[in-house]
Amino acid sequence: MLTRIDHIGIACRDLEATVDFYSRTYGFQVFHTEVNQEQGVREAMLRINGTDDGGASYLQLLEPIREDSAVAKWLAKNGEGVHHIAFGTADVDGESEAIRDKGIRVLYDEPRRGSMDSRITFLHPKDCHGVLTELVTAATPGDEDA
Ligand code: CMX
Ligand code: CO
Repeated sequence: MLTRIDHIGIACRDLEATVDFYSRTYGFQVFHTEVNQEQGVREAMLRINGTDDGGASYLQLLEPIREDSAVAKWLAKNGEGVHHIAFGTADVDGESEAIRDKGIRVLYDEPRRGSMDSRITFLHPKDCHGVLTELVTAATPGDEDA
């Protein structure tokens, strides 16, 4: 089951300036920052709300650190904006398999490491009516406030 919006991924050129915008305009605070070398991004997670399944909803602000990264390629073509949406589930493996069986391209054979040690995979946007879609299982549901 997909139980919540885990995050909305937003591609930006300047992470600090974009964090500053979300903070000044809406009062959203940075919950977590990291560099994900494999994905080729620096990122900030802004927590919007918690949910009763142990997860939460975030904005994921993404700045590319490599020209050959997915986000750099997307920015060059589209400019800044919404890059993907991510649904939360307790079982990213099972959901990926079930969705793959429906004929939708799942980009990774096995889920990979995402923000805050979550496990993530992606569905091809061309099979999802133009929306790059991520599936996420949080690292330790319930521990996110720790
Ligand atoms: N949303 C919607 N459509 C997208 C898209 C996006 N984010 N990214 C690419 N596309 C579309 C392109 O517009 C293009 O369409 P057209 O052929 O009609 O022009 C098509 O998909 C192919 O795009 P491309 O620019 O040639 O890019 P690639 O095929 O090399 O890569 C994708 C596309 C989805 C396979 C790649 O972006 C990917 O692997 N994404 C998953 C990883 C990722 O996005 N990581 C960053 C976030 C990390 C995180 O969330 O933690
Ligand atoms: Co994401």
